Amino acid sequence: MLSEKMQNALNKQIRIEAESSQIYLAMASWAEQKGLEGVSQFMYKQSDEERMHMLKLFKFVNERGGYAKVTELSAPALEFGSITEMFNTLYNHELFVSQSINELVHIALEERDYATHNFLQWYVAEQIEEEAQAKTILDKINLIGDDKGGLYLFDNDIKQFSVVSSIMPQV
Ligand code: OFO
Repeated sequence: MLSEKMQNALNKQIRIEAESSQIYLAMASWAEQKGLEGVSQFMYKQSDEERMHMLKLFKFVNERGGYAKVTELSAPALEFGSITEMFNTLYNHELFVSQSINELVHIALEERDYATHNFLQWYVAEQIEEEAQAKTILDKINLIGDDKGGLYLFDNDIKQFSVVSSIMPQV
């Protein structure tokens, strides 16, 4: 059974994951209308993954006797000054999500809710991968700078892009 505090914190995370999905969906659309096919494919995939992160939490809350809530979401940014700006936003957003997961783990320990603590380890591992992936992409983008040819190749490369973290096993 979830404590009220734990349940509220998990519902807050459900909202964050749903917002993440919208943020990346908006990025997919921005990239698509700019003709960046690879980047938009990558963002559509990210958006789907965030929905999966949201649903996993959602089911957990209801399974543990709580009530998973569907709420309104903040509107995502629709315009980006450049592709660098967009990937910077993505990276910073993932750092924010990691902090939020850490806070949840902290609450689970405070509440002595070891089932939730155990469940959250999947998210801890996932965030290590998401941060590593975002950082690797951002480093590549920064290397390319304003070079159009580089951007063209990057857009092609990112179609197969996925960094497998060497720290944690795949879940
Ligand atoms: Fe759900 O991991 Fe990204 O935000």
